[in-house]
Amino acid sequence: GKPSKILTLLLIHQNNQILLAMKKRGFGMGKYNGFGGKVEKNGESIYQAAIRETQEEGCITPTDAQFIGYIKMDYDCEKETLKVHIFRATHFDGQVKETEEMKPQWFDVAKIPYNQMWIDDQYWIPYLLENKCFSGYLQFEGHDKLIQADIKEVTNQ
Ligand code: 6U4
Ligand code: NA
Ligand code: NA
Repeated sequence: GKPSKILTLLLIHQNNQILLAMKKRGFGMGKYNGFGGKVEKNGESIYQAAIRETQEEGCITPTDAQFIGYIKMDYDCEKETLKVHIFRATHFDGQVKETEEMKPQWFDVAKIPYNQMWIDDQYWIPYLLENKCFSGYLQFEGHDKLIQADIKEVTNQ
């Protein structure tokens, strides 16, 4: 199979609002998403990468981030499979501000702009909003068409 790349994605969920950011460049440009990116190859942990990317992209430091979901994403047009590790936080230090990469905005959980987000987000954000763990697999044709989506709640026994 293809080589894979470990990525993080962190969403802040606080008081019936979720913090999303419009990505201004690179992969996912023009879409609202959480903060995240590649884990560095210097021994950084996935958790550390999730915090660092949120600092870099949103200028805030999450203080209670928890790993909540894992999704393997296969894009026909990308040479690597993405292994995306998703974190949820409810509190952070610092003040949200716009960066070169991201324009952040708070949304009511009842008004999440799914039509301006990755097409898969509507499948798993509901789990995140209920603080439920999830895991799954997505297969894309291009960046906007899903040909397989299998995301399920994971319960701890
Ligand atoms: P550089 O080049 O360092 O800016 P980096 O920011 O490290 O790159 P980037 O921006 O390529 O990595 O990371 C991609 C981000 O997009 C990760 O947070 C994962 C996220 N992502 C990719 N596919 C997604 C999808 N289908 N749905 C989703 N997030 C996705 O919600
Ligand atoms: Na990034
Ligand atoms: Na990065």
